[in-house]
Amino acid sequence: KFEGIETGSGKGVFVGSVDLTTTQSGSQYQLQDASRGGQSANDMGNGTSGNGTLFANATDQWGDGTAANRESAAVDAYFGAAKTWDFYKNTFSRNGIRNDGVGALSRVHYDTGYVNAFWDDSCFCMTYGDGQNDSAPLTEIDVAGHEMTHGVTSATAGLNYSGESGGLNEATSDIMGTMVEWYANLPANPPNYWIGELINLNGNNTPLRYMDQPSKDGSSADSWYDGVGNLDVHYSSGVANHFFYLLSEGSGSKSINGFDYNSPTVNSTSVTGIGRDKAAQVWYRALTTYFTSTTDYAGARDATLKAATDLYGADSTESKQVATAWAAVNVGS
Ligand code: ASN
Ligand code: ZN
Repeated sequence: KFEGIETGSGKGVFVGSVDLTTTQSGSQYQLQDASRGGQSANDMGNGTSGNGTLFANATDQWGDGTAANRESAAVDAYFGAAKTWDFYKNTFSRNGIRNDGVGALSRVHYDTGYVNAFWDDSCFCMTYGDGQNDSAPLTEIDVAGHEMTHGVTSATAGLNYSGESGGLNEATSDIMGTMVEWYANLPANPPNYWIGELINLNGNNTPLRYMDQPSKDGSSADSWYDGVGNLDVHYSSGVANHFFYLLSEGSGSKSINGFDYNSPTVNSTSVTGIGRDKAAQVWYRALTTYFTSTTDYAGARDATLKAATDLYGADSTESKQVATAWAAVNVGS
């Protein structure tokens, strides 16, 4: 019996045609990745208990791009987990979610008509519903990166999931989920600063969230105000999402990959972008070095300024723009 690491091919609902690192076990191939901490993908069979069944077949070709084929959503989720692993490794030298080399499980086809996805520390897994009528899985790559990043936040800052720290927790997932989408740079999913723009959660093909102008979703905050922490964490996140967009790309209007952004600022503050790669380094260092479970927006400003000082120096352009970008979302000194 031969066991080994293989390269299979998949067609996801959202990722398009991609290579997958799989495992050969006898005459079967499995969605298990020994090169990335044993990450795997399981079929929940539309149930909600247990961890489901490992995807296996005899061809090492997975999915056909349609949601009707049970393997297609698995291709998205498994590929998304692989790109998230690679992103953290290559960008921050982080070896898996807990930095211990252990890969996470992705569970697809959870429940029926389930319109959500979530991370759970206790199973060290992320889980995806099949969406409306079980025909719209929530397996876009920025969602995969978002959910896995909840595991990273839990293993590092441990930001409490309520109040302003909850907004920072959610924003950390949106920021790194977006970074994973840019890292993957898929022709089938041109990277952008919007969240869930392919999964049609609103039924009218609009994204779930907009980092350039969070209020475009009708609920999120563009900037800080006293009481912003009373919003749902998926809306108070807007302040930090907007900060990250501004720090990356700067204020004003911009078009990238065919996506049109217009990022207004408080008091017409002018921000000059330092690029998303540097902005992500600042955020990751703040998250893993300075954030605690109770960090609020004022604390996040201090933490990112310290991180930028560590990385680029106190008098650097990068540090100055961190301060300017926070001012632009009404988080002051
Ligand atoms: N998809 C949601 C999220 O990851 C689930 C939740 O509300 N925690 O934020
Ligand atoms: Zn989340």
